[in-house]
Amino acid sequence: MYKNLNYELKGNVAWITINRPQALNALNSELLDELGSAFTHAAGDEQAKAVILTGEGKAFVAGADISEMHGLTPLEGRRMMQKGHAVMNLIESLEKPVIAAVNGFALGGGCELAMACDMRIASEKAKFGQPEVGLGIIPGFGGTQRLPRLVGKGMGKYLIMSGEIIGADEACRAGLVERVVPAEELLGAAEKIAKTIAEKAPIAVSVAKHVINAGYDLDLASANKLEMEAFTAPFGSEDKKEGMGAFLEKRAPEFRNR
Ligand code: CO8
Repeated sequence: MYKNLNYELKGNVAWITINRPQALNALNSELLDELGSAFTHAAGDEQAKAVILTGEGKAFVAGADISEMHGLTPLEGRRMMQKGHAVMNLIESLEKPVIAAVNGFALGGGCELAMACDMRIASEKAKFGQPEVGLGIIPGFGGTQRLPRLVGKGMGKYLIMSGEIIGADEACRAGLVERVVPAEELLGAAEKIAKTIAEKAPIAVSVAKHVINAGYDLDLASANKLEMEAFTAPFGSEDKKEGMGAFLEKRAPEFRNR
C-alpha cells in the first residue's frame, strides 16, 4: 500500500516505520504524502490507541531529501515546505498519542518530525541536529519554532545557527528527548510506553494532549481557562464513571472511549 513506509497494527498500537533506508529515510514529497496518509489512517483506526513512529536502518530520518530540494524553484520549495508543515501539524494535533522511537540520525526535517511527536524515546546511537544552515537554508518543517520551545531559546539558537549534531544523551539533557535506552531495547521501550498510555482513558489522554498543546504558548491565566473549559468533556464521559468506579471496586478499569 505504501512505497516508503510500513503501517502495522500490533494489538492497540499502530506502528509507522519509515522504510527508505537507501537514502537514510530522507523525506521526499512522496514520503511526506505517505506519512500524511498513514497518520490520517491511524487517526481513524478504531483499534489504534497510540502510534509509534520509527525508522528502518541506521536513520530515523536524515532530513528532507537534498537531491529533490536541490532542483526546486523557490515556489516549489515553498510548496514542499508547506506539505511538511501540514504533516507535522497533523501529527501534533492527532487525537492520539504519538511516540517517536528515534533509532538513529534525526537531522533537519527528521529532527522536526520527531519534535512534532508527543514524546521522543531515543536509542543511545541516535543523533540530533538541524544542519540546514550548512546547506544554505533554514529549517522549514517547524524547527525554528518547536526546537526553542523544547530546549530553550539559547540552546535552540546554538543548535540551529551552528548546525551542530549532538548525541542522544546530550539531547536528553537539553530536553529534546525524554528517555535514552540501549539500541536493542528501543522498540520494546517505546511499545511499553505506548501500551501504558493506551491503557488509560482515550478521551482523557486526547483532551490532555490538546490542552497542553493549545495552552503552551498562552499566558498562564488564558491557558488555565482552556483547561477549565476542556475539563468537563472527560469528566462527563462514561470512562470517568468506569475509571473511578473501578478504583473504588479495587479492579482494573475497562475504558471504552465513551
Ligand atoms: N537527502 C537525500 N539523501 C540523503 C540524505 C538527505 N537528507 N541523507 C543521506 N542521504 C543519502 C546519501 O546521499 C547516501 O546516498 P548514496 O548512497 O546514493 O550516496 C545515503 O543516503 C547514505 O548516506 P551517507 O553515505 O552520507 O551516510 P553516512 O553514514 O556517511 O552519513 C549522515 C550519514 C551524516 C546523516 C549524512 O548522510 C548526512 O549528512 N546527511 C544529510 C543530513 C542533512 O543535512 N539533513 C538536513 C537536510 S535539510 C532539511 O531537512 C530541511 C527541512 C525543511 C525542508 C523544507 C522543504 C523545502
